[in-house]
Amino acid sequence: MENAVSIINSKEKNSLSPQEIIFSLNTSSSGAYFTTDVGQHQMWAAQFLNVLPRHWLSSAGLGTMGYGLPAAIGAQVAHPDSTVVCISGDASFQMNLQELATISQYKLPIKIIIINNKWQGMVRQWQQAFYGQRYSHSNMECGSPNFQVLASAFGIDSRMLDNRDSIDDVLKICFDTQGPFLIDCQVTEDENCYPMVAPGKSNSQMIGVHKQTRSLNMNLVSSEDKLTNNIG
Ligand SMILES: Cc1ncc(C[n+]2csc(CCOP(=O)(O)OP(=O)(O)O)c2C)c(N)n1
Ligand SMILES: [Mg+2]
Repeated sequence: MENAVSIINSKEKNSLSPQEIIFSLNTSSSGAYFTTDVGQHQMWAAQFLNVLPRHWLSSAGLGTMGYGLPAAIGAQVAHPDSTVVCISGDASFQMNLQELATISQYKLPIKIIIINNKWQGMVRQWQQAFYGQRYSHSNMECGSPNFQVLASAFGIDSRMLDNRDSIDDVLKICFDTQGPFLIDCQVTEDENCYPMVAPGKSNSQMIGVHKQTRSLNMNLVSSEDKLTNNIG
């Protein structure tokens, strides 16, 4: 499994892996400006997207959830003829969702991809790995809005993506649509992001570093094996 990346969760056949959706954006929106929020989706976007120079807008280290949508608005206003894609998380998106009104008002054709794992995934991963699976305030299932209904309330078209077979079709509809578009991607809830540095450890002790490369091989790797066996 050397030089392999964890793209597909092998446990459930037609389940949707967040990495695979993000990887698919390379084909459907090649050359776009990409913005992200903060969390696992941000890391996977950094790992799996082929981004042109000066086309990457992400708040990076000490980053701020809620950055993605207003950053996409700025990019779209600056580059009205370019494709702008906001990759967000189900929690991050709720920090600045009122900006859907701005998008609607100015008819900005921004494409919003919500990687909806029903968790503050990055927080969940840390609680799983370093806090004895004591999950505290990281589950988003109860109380999260229906993102399609939300988009519709602002007059924005949307689709739900909940299986692998539909990825290409839903992305095509999204990028063929003239105006703004939101996709609620119902991905597997328990996918983890590597490499990662444990608290108190140095970068030379990253977990999962040898397994995670920018190779595009679509191999089946269980990330739970990596976590429980602490494979580095
Ligand atoms: C304003 C703000 N509050 C808290 C954090 C700490 N934080 C980093 S990632 C994260 C959870 C993000 O969840 P989600 O947007 O669903 O992304 P996922 O990790 O699930 O992809 C939190 C709370 C932050 N970066 N910014
Ligand atoms: Mg999430």
